[in-house]
Amino acid sequence: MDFETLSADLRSLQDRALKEISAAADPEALEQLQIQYLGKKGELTGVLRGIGALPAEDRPRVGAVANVIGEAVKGALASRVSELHSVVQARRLAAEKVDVTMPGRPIARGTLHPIPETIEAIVSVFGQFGFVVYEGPEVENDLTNFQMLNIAPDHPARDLWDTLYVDIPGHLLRTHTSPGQIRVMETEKPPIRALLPGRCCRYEAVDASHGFEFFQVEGLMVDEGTSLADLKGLLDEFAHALFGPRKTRFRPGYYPFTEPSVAFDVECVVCGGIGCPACSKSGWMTILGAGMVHPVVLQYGGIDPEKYQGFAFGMGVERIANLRHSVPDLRYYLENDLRFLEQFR
Ligand code: 2U9
Repeated sequence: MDFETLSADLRSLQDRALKEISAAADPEALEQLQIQYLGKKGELTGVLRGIGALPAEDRPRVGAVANVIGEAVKGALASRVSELHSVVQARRLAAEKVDVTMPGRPIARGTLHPIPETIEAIVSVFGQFGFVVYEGPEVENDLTNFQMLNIAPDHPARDLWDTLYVDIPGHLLRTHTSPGQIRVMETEKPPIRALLPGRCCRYEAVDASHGFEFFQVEGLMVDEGTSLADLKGLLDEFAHALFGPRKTRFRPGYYPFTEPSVAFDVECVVCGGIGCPACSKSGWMTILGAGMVHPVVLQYGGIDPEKYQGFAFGMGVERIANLRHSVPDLRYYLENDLRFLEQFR
């Protein structure tokens, strides 16, 4: 082997290596080429081993050529590595490309539960007439829940079956939000326009129209010259806002804390007054109870019944919600079944 032949071999090896390196399509192919040319048993290494067979004066020249070629191959490998890196990256970026003009996935939004939703609707109507929301405690004392509302200790509504007592003597779970109105009378001076929404409890067997817990909204207005006509006008506005333009009527009723007491009826929201199963063929539906606050109750609340009169009304929120949304059974309100709740979107 002479210098000319060897350097010609080296040059053709370089040409071949450079061509193959620039044609390598992925990092794995490049690694193979690195082994093939520069590895321990590689082609260039093989040539360099042959240097020993050359005459001594040729060895440095061939070594120099071999080094240049070795560097060229290394350089080509390195630059192809970085080229391929950007190719790989470009491919990944293309695969992960995000189209920012695509419409977003819809977000499943929650809704208010039909009970608070109905409370909000009720509060917003009376709010337009200047009524302000107050809250009383859910655990009440006997005095405020019953006696100050003119419910004597031997009154049938005091029966054990109707009230859930707690372990604190003289205390119970409020059976209506009316004690909250007593508290309002104790702390506020007339004119008073108060709304009391909240949870109430009664000792009852649960069925489609009775629960041991239910929600009430009660209202109380106390001022000079407040009359039953004011009450009727206000309740008409309320009924029209919630159920549309319908006839309304007062019927005589009885509550210990109001005198006179009335039931407030709206033309049946199902049949419009013709008579149907929903209104027991009467054409009317009772949506709330009301009356003029009993003078004794005003007095208990620290208000002079000679100077001031008051009216009060109370409604069961479940009943109003049933009528608004045609819900047949109030147990649905407590079960939190999404198939029920999602219908109020
Ligand atoms: C005070 C004075 C009077 C509140 C009233 C009603 C009539 C009434 C029922 C409706 C259905 C309760 O949820 S229900 O079972 N309530 O009919 N509530 S008058 O009267 C008051 C309240 C507080 C100091």
